Amino acid sequence: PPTISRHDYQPFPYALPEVALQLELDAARTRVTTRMSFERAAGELVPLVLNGQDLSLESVAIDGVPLGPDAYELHDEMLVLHPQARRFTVEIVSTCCPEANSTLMGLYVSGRHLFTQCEAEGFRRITWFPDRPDVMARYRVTLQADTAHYPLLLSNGNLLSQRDLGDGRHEAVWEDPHPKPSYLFAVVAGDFACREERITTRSGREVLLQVYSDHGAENRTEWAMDCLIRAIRWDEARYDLELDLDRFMIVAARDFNMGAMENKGLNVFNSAYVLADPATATDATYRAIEAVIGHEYFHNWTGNRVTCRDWFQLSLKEGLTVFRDQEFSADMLAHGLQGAAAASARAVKRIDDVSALRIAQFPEDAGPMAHPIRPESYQEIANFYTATIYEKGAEVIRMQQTLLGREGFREGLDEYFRRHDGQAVTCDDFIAAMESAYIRRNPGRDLQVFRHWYSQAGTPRVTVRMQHDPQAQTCTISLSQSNPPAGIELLQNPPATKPPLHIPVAIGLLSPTGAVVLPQGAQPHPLGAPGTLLLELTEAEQSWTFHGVAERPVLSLLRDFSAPVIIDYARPDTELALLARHDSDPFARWEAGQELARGLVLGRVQAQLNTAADLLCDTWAALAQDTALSPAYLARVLTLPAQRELIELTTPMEPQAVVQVHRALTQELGGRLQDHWVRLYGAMADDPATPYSPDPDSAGRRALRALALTYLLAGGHPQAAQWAMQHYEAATNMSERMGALNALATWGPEEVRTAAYQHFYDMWQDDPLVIDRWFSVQAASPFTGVGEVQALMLHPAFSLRNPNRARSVIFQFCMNNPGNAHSAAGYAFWADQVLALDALNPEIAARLARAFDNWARYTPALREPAREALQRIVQHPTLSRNVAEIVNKSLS
Ligand code: BAL
Ligand code: ZN
Repeated sequence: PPTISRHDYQPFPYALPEVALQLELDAARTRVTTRMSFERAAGELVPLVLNGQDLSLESVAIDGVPLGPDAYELHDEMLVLHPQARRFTVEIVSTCCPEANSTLMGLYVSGRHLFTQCEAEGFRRITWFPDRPDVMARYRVTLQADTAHYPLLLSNGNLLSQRDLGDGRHEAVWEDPHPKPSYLFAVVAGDFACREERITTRSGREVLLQVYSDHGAENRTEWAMDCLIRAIRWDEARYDLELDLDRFMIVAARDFNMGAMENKGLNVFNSAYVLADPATATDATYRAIEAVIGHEYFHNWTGNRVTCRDWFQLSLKEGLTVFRDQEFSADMLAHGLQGAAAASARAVKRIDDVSALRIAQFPEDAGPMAHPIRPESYQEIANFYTATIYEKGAEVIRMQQTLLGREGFREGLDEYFRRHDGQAVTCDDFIAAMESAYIRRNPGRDLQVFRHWYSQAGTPRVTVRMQHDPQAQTCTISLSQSNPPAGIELLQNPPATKPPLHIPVAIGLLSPTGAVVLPQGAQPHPLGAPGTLLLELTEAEQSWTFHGVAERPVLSLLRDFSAPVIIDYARPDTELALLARHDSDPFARWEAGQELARGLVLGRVQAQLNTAADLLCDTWAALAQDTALSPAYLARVLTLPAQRELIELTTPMEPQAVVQVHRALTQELGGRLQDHWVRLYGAMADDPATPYSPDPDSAGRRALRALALTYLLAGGHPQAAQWAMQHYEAATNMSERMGALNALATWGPEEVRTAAYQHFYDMWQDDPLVIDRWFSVQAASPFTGVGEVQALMLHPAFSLRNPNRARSVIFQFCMNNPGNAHSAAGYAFWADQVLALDALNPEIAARLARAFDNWARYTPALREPAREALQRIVQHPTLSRNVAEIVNKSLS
C-alpha cells in the first residue's frame, strides 16, 4: 500500500461552502444524491478529485448537465472531474449497501437500525466526496425511509421539517449551521426510546439534550444524561466554553468499532459507554461512561469548532480532548473535597491513567509501531488511533499546563480559540497559541525545545544523580536525558538525530524521617503537593544546586507523573519504603510502593534472586492500617503492578516467568498479610440498606473489599472460597458481583468457578453487555487456555461480527491472559482470528494484529512461533491495507 507523508500536504484546490445530501435509506440499497457547490481557489484549471469506496455510481452532472463516461475518470477509490467554471455545482447519484457492510464504517446496520461512522475516512463509503478534514462545508440533509421500520430519522444540527411521503414512507430534513468536515457527518435511522432534558446554558439559551437507546434500555440512560449535563457545566466553568447548538443527541449502538464518536450534535456511542444501572454496570463502567461522555462532548470545541487540517494532526484534537476528559473525571472524583483529600482523590485518576499509559503506550513506543504524537507517515490512518496519539498526546498537553500553570494554560487555550475558531489547523498552530501565553509569563524564553515532543517517538529516559554536601548544606541534583531512535526512526538512513526535549520534572525533598524539606529560597510549584519543585530539563544534562539542606534528603521524583518518561535512579529499597509511607505527593507515594514491588518481581524473574518480600510486606502492612488513606487510593496502593507492565520491563521479555512470579508474590502477600485482608474485607462491606451509588467513596470501598477477597483466595485462607461464593450470591449490584467473579476466575477452585459462571450466564443471558463481561472474565482467567477459549467461541452467544463480543473473547485472551496466550498454540490461535476478522472488519482485525507487536524482544523460545504466526498472516493473499501495514511493520 502507498505511504502518505505529512510533508506532502497540499491544500484542497476548491472551497465547498454548501452540501445538500438526500439519502433514500434502505438496508439493502441506499440511494444518495449529493449536491456540492464548489469554488476553485486558484486561477488555473485543476481536476476535482473525489473519494469513494464500495459505491455504485449512477450519474454525475455539473451545473445540471449530465456527464457521459468520457467526461470523468472513475478509478477504484477515486472519481476525477474536469470542471471548467470557477464556480459550479456537482450533482452525483450513487448507491451503497448497508446490510452487506461488515466494516462498520460508512453506513451500516446494527440491530434493526441504521448508523453511520465516518471518522476517519468513512464518509467516502456513503457518497463521492472530498473526504478530508480541511474541507469544511455546511450540510443540509434530507432523509427518507420506511416509516414503520425507521420512525426516527436523525442527522446533525437542527430539524427543519418532517413530512409523510405517502406509501408508508416519511422524510426529515436537517440542517447543521456549523461548517464541518465530512468525518463529523452522521445519520441514525431506527426505532429508539428517548430520554430528554432541557437545560439553560450559561448565556441563557435553552437547549434540548436527548439520549436514545433501544426500547427497554431507557431506564439505563439516566447516568449518561447526568454525565452529559455535568460535562456541559464543567466546560462552561473551567474553560468558559458553551454548547453552540439548540439540540445535542447521543445514540447508543450495539455494533461499534470505537468507544464513541463526536459527530456534530449527534454523538454515536458504543452502548457499553451509555447504558448503566446498578444491576448491570460496575463502578468502573460508571466512571468510564462519565469519561467518554465528557470526552465526546468536549470535542465539540476541541475537534469540531477547531478541527484538524490533516490526519497527521490527529493528536491536536485527541490529545487535548483526552487531557480535558481526564481533568473532568479528576474534578468529579474530588468534588466536595479540599486539600490533601482532594489531592488524593485526583491522584486515583492519575494513577489509573498512568497505569494505562504504561500498559498500552510505553510498549507501543518501544515497538515497531512507535511514532511521534504527530506521525510523519502512514499507510492506513485508522491504524493511528493509538495510545500514543491519545494518551501520550494528553501527557504532552498536561506538560504544557504544568509549564504554564493553570491560568497560563487557560490563556493559551483562549488564544487558540481566538485565532482558530472555525478553522482546520495544525499542532504547530496550537503550540504557537500556547507559546504566546508562555512568553507573556516567561519573558526571554519560548517553547522551541518543547516542540520536539511532537516529532519524536520513544519513551525518554531521565537519569538522576544526587550529591549532598553536609558541610556546605547543599544538595545538587543532576538530570540527563536520552531517547534513542524508536520504531520507524530506526529505519531511517542515516538514523534520526534527536535533540533534547523540554521535560518538566517535578520533585520533592524528604528528610530521613519523611518530613517535607524546602531548600532556602526555593519556590514551590503552585500545581504540586507541599514542597514540590519544578526542574525544567531542556538540555542533554543539567544540574541544580539547592541550599540549606542539612541532611541527605530522600528524593521524591516525577511527582504527579509530570512527564511521560522513565526515571533511572539507583537507590536502596529502604528509601522507596520511606517514600511509600510519607511522600506528600500521593502519586509519587503510590509510585514508590510500585517501584518496590517491580524491583522484587524483576529481581525474581531476571536475576532469579529469591529476594525476600519482607520490606514490601512491612510497608504494605503499615499502609493497610493508615486510616488517613481513602479506600480507593489504598486499593491502588495494595495492588501489584500489572503483569503486562512487568512483562514489558523484562529483557528479553519473559511472559511466563512474570506470570508465575506475579502469582507467587500475590499468594505470598495473601498469606503474610492475611489478618489485614480479613479486617479490610469485613470493614469495607456495604451496608445492605443503603442503595447503590457509584460515588468515589462507595466505589473505593467495593474495590478494596474485592481486592482483599482476591488476596484471601490467593493466600489460601480456608474460608475464602466460601466467602467468595457468598459475596457473589449476596451481591446487590454488578460491581460486587464482578468483584467476586473476577476473584474466583483468577484464584477460585474449579467447581466454585464453574458454578459461578453457570449461574451468571443463566441470570444474564439476555443482556448482551453483561454477557460481554461473562465472556471477558473467562477469556482472561489463568485457567483458560487455547482449548477453552476456542470452546468459548463455539458458544451460541459468540459472534465475530460484533466488535464488543470479539473484544470480550479474543482480545481479552490475547492481551490479558499472558500466561496462556504466549505460547505456540496461542500465537496460532491469534493468527487465525486476525485473518478471520480481517475478512469482516479490517479496523478491528488490525487492532488484534498488534497484540504481539513486540515479539522480536521475546525470549528465544517464543520468538520463533510468534514470527511463524506473523509470517502466516503476511502471506495471506487478501490482506486489508489495515492489517498489511501492521504486520509488515512488525516484521521489518
Ligand atoms: N474521534 C474518534 C472517537 C474519539 O476519540 O472520540
Ligand atoms: Zn476523541
